[in-house]
Amino acid sequence: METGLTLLSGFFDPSAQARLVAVLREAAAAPFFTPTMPRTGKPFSVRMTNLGPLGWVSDRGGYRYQPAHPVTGEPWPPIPEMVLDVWRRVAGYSHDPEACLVNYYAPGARMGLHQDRDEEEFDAPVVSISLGDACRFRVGGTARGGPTRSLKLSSGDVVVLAGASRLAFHGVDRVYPGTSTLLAGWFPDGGRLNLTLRRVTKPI
Ligand code: MD3
Ligand code: FE
Repeated sequence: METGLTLLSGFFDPSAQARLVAVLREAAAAPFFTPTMPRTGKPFSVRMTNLGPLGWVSDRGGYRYQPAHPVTGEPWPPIPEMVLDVWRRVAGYSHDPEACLVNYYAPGARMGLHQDRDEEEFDAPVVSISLGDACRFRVGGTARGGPTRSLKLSSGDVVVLAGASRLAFHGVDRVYPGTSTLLAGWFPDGGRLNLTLRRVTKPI
């Protein structure tokens, strides 16, 4: 199952996590929006924003990448250098990411099992950074309905999804409330932030 998944536990120590949160709070001037499901328009429980030249959005029209915020129409802010640094150190891929999706999970939010396949470029890995409350994360193989396993992701952890795991089914079963105070100054209810770095287009 999920060959190519690397969990870098504690990649960021607590002081680096605090610096990263400060950088994001400044960068993520783009407000969080509530994505909705294609066709049904049912809202996600996760709120989202993006950094970088392309941002992932979902609405009644479908899933796609676009250069501007769906509510404000403003371009997404740039991906901070501290975040690009992580990609350059762990991705094993010679071009920078184009999208940094920022997911906010309030306590009670979850994300159902899905594959990330809205990109053109599957040779690049997906890199994920977890901040704030821990969560139970689920990952399976590349076929829907196959076996899955769960792992706990904690604040400061980085996950690299390369090779076969790039197209693995995955989701977030639940957030463990009150397991971190890292986000308290930004989100009074705590919760979890996840940054998902992706290359979208094939490099020329
Ligand atoms: C990609 N986010 O935004 S990221 C998403 O924790 C998403 O917010 C989750 O799934 C989150 O699309 C997980 C880390 C991740 C883990 C496993 C993967 C991304 C993956 C397996 C294959 C492809
Ligand atoms: Fe995903």
